[in-house]
Amino acid sequence: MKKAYTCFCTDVIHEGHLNIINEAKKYGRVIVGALSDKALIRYNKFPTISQDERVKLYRSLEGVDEVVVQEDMLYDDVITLLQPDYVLHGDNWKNGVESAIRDHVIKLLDAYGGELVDIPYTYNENVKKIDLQLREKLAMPEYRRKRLRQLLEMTPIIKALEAHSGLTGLIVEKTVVEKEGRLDQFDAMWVSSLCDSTAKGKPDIELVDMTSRFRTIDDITEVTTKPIIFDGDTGGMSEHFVYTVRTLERMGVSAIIIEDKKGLKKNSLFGTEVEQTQASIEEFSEKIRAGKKAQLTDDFMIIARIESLILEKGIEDALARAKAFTAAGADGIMIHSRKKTPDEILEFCDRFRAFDPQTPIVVVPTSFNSITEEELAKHGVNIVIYANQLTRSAFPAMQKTAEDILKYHRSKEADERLMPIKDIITLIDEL
Ligand code: SPV
Ligand code: MG
Repeated sequence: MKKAYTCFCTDVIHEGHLNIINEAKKYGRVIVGALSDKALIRYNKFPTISQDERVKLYRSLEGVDEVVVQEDMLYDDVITLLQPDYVLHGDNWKNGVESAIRDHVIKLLDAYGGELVDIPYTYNENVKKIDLQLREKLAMPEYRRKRLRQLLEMTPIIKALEAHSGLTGLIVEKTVVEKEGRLDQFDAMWVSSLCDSTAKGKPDIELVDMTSRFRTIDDITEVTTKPIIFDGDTGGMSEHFVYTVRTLERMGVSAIIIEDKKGLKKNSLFGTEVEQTQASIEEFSEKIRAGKKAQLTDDFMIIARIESLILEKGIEDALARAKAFTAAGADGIMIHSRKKTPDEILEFCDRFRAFDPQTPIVVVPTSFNSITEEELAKHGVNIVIYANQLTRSAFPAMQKTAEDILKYHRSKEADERLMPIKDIITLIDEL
């Protein structure tokens, strides 16, 4: 009997999927692939049920003869294993970034005479509603909050990009690239104190108060689903920090990172050029303990940021702090540096991993920007934060446009660099 294969990447079965199964039945034995969690997260179909539950769900469908796990978004392994006579898929993947995967499937099938069958995509009010409901579920605080911890289990390295508004949140949420047939996208958002302050025209010195920072988070959570890592600066006084923790949990934020400084905090990238004071190990450990005690969910993470390298106190000091802060309950360690090369960061990571294989490590490679995510992962880094690149790219572009309009007394000269309004609108969801 001929084999008909189709791959599902959904937690909810709707009439579109049932239609594909019915079509597949006409071609032979129906084998359904359940796309693995690891691959799903690159598709922005973050799972709301486990991989095993998806397999069970697909298996329970009438007309399905077999279910296998498709580990990778590319079909190479599954096609080699099954040699299906037919692969069926909704024809919506003919356009956009997914078309590269479709092209690759055709090539794989051509090699032995297999055939791709494009099934007209079912898109009606009912299907649209199911899609929206799934998306909305992911946007709910209880789903969003735990997503960072889930990602730590699912992917070797989490990529977070800075967001400071609804629009930048949408860019982090929706930017997908295709490279060599694979799709990729960001996993999480970093609500940077630098960029949140800069967007408000204020210095990064904890001047923008928490109430205002929470409004920024609100703007982002309104229109996105990806997990949020909040830059909590020093966390303020412990007596205030405990309230911040509770508010962030309630809002569905996944993690706060607080840095071991006290007094007037300045941006770390100024290093020792400005006066900055590091909190003692005892003081900062106490703040972590207070936050952990206040926290009500198991999902939320309090990550301790160590400023020893920024303040040129050395690696020994950084390691001693890392040990103490994890003992105080920190759920992760962020180590920061403003050196051009990653050497001291990598040395820290290697030495930290020698006594702590588990606690997540976070880095912000703004200065040491030649190192790749893969290399960082090899040294035990779990989360990489691109902390300010969106703001730094938008700022000069806006400045140049303002200058050109002034110079030419019209906008024509600036216009060719501008995004058509229609494209901005496509980023924004309409109900
Ligand atoms: C931020 O983005 O606000 C940070 C990271 O704290 S850094 O600017 O590198 O200190
Ligand atoms: Mg900051």
